[in-house]
Amino acid sequence: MIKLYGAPRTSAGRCYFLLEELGVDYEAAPLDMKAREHQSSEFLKLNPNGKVPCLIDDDFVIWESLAINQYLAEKYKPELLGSTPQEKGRIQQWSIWSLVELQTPMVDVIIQTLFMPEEKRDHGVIDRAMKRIPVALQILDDHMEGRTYIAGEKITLGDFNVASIVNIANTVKVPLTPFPNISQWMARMTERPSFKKYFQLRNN
Ligand SMILES: N[C@@H](CCC(=O)N[C@@H](CS)C(=O)NCC(=O)O)C(=O)O
Repeated sequence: MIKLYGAPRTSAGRCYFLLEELGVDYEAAPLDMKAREHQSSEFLKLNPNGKVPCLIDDDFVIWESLAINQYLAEKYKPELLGSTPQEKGRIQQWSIWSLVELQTPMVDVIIQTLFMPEEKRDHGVIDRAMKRIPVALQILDDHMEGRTYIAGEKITLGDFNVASIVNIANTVKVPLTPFPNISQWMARMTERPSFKKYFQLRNN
């Protein structure tokens, strides 16, 4: 039985999205982060980083959201991982890029605007991050020109990983309307039943 630690609104979100797509049975363990359950000695034995997500599949423990999704796809739907070295490389490229180049400034904005009290807010961090986000989105939009999915005509793991991050644009109030190729691709992604379930879980 699979157990996923972390709430759908955290970095665990992309693992919920993929689990829903795969139709695999799982148990959700959201953890109360305000109560610092992610720092409990019990949880630190599973993930010494004290971070979510972390997934247990029988006695196998794995952390880092992209690695978890790679493991799940490999085990339950390997065709999502592409078939040629080039396709596999593209999927990795965009998955890692979205985490490093797109999620990082988004998380900076979220930390500063949602979690930091006004008097401690660093507006320099917010301004720099808000400039980086559209630059990254433009790079993705240029890539999506003439493409149906991230790695070509077929949906792959890259689409689930990247869409889960592009979806955060809404939280940081960055509109996607200036990015027509991303908007069309996100419309395809968000109409999937797995996205609708993930969205519902996020907003519960
Ligand atoms: N690179 C990690 C990031 C994990 C991460 O930063 N998770 C946050 C929640 S979104 C967390 O657990 N933070 C707790 C903390 O830093 O104390 C992944 O993608 O799994």
